[in-house]
Amino acid sequence: MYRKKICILGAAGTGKSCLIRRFLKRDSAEDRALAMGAKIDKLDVEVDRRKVQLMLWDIRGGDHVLPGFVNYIKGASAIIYVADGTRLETLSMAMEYRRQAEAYFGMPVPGIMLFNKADLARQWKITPSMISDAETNGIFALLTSCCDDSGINTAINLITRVMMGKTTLLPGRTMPPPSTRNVDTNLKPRY
Ligand SMILES: Nc1nc2c(ncn2[C@@H]2O[C@H](COP(=O)(O)OP(=O)(O)OP(=O)(O)O)[C@@H](O)[C@H]2O)c(=O)[nH]1
Ligand SMILES: [Mg+2]
Repeated sequence: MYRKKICILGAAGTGKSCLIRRFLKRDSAEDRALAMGAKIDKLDVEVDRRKVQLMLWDIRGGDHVLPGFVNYIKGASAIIYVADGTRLETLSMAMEYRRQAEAYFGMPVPGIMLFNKADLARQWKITPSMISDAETNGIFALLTSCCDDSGINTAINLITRVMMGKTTLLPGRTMPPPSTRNVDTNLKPRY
């Protein structure tokens, strides 16, 4: 069985720990470990009938990107960046995490960007065109919610497929605003 490390990066309060609980469909490891800056959970998934064990590294966020975060991403096969749709500054932080992660690895790292809290669509400050811009910059974007579970299964399937090189980005896709779309259905034709 393959074992792969995936890191979850994003500003404080974007929902990284909640997303991991939704991916696992159970409670995650004790938050005690987070005092040290990172917490690891294991999740078994299957891609094209091949079993893969994902080691999900929940890395504590802050109000700015701390240089020390690169110590946690060493050996990662993929990265999930998380922004909170209701807070604009979390998108620039997610972008900055991506820039610094790629600088550290010296190459593009397989990754997806989750725009979380889709259930709070009315309070969103991040616009569809900002999401399209992120995609134009070469990353898969997905809307998720830990409250109604939208995008959760798609996100874990997508990151696994991107990591295994089984999915390539289709350029030029514009996403409709969060209030008018069903995340899972909307994204299905892409891979
Ligand atoms: N409405 C809504 N609230 C959410 C969602 N995801 C997380 N939250 C809430 O956002 C807050 C922060 O979630 P966490 O999962 O602790 O955020 P985090 O990214 O792990 O934060 P740090 O560990 O501080 O870096 C909590 O109060 C969650 O209940 C979501 O999809 N929708
Ligand atoms: Mg957390």
